[in-house]
Amino acid sequence: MAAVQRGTGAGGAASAASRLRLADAAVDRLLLPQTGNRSPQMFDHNKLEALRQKYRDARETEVAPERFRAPLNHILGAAYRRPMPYAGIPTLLDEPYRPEAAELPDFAGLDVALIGVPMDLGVTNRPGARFGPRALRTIERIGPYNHALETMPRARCRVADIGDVPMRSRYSLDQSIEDIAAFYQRVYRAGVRPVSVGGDHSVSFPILAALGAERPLGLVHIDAHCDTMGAIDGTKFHHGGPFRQAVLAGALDPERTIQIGIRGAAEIFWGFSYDSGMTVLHIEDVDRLGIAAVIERARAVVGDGPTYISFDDDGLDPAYAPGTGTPEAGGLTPREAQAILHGLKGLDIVGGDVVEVAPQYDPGTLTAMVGAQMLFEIFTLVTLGPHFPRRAA
Ligand SMILES: [Mn+2]
Repeated sequence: MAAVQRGTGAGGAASAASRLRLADAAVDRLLLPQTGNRSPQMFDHNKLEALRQKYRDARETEVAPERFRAPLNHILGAAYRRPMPYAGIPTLLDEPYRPEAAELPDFAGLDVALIGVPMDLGVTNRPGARFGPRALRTIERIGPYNHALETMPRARCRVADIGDVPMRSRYSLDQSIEDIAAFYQRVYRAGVRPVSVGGDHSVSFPILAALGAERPLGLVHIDAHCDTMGAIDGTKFHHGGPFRQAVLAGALDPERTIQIGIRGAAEIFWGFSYDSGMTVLHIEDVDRLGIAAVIERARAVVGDGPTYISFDDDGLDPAYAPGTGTPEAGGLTPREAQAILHGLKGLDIVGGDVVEVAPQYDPGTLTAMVGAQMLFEIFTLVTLGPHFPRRAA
């Protein structure tokens, strides 16, 4: 920085390029002593000059490796301007905000809809996941390029944040479940693939009921809890039981369901998972098998059929995701979770969700940050499916 300032001071009217050349000379004085005791292999001045020639006035879109050029052109555009990540109105994954799309029968021709489901009337303990969609919207700099999957999902489809599911009542869990189901029936009929943010985990039942109405779906479910509990306190729609309800509704195939990261004292409530034929991988199984074998199991369980991904942030260790309703010690790292998700590339992912982000228990916003990252991974996977996009282009 000092060198650049020196260059600027040497000529107020100098072009940016000449200022940079002055800076190069200053760097030479600092870093290339002429004492002669430098061994030749330490630093090749010709190679340095070649790099300087190539990069001095270059745009990344001209000099970057070929595989980066399309994404760079997409991001920088003709004006070669990069959006400021902290400016403007925040949206899910920084995609365009198009709430009007939800009013149209065809959802404005979108291939993927990012949808908030701000409802947490189903929690058993700590409320707050109703703030999940807003919390994820405030996270910036997730995507748009997915380096692990080497693609930019935004460029593969028409995608927007279409806002939040409208619900009639802030007090009624049963009415909210109905409203969510009705909304996702419209999403499904329009051929749009939904990638959603809860809300507590109760929102996954009405989503699955809509998406799986014509044929049961497979499921990759990352969570500390199997969420296959029965009715309690007079309701079966609480966040501890969406996958039991989805199976019983005929929308979820238990034998094409894998639950990963399971742990904690609620184990005794998961009898339905075992009885119905779900594959349950406890966190100890993940340790014993290793991530590669977990991926192999997941792919074998869900097969080629249509598959949904449900990601409960409490599947992660509370060290990484403390802002959640029912934290359980000893969970996945974000790196493990991402590796599992990356391993699902090429499956027929018809939608997914990230749920149980309750940001008020996490002043550091880690939970929302990792949640947004997982949302981006799921969005990417949706665009890499063999039947995507579902509608004719
Ligand atoms: Mn959970």
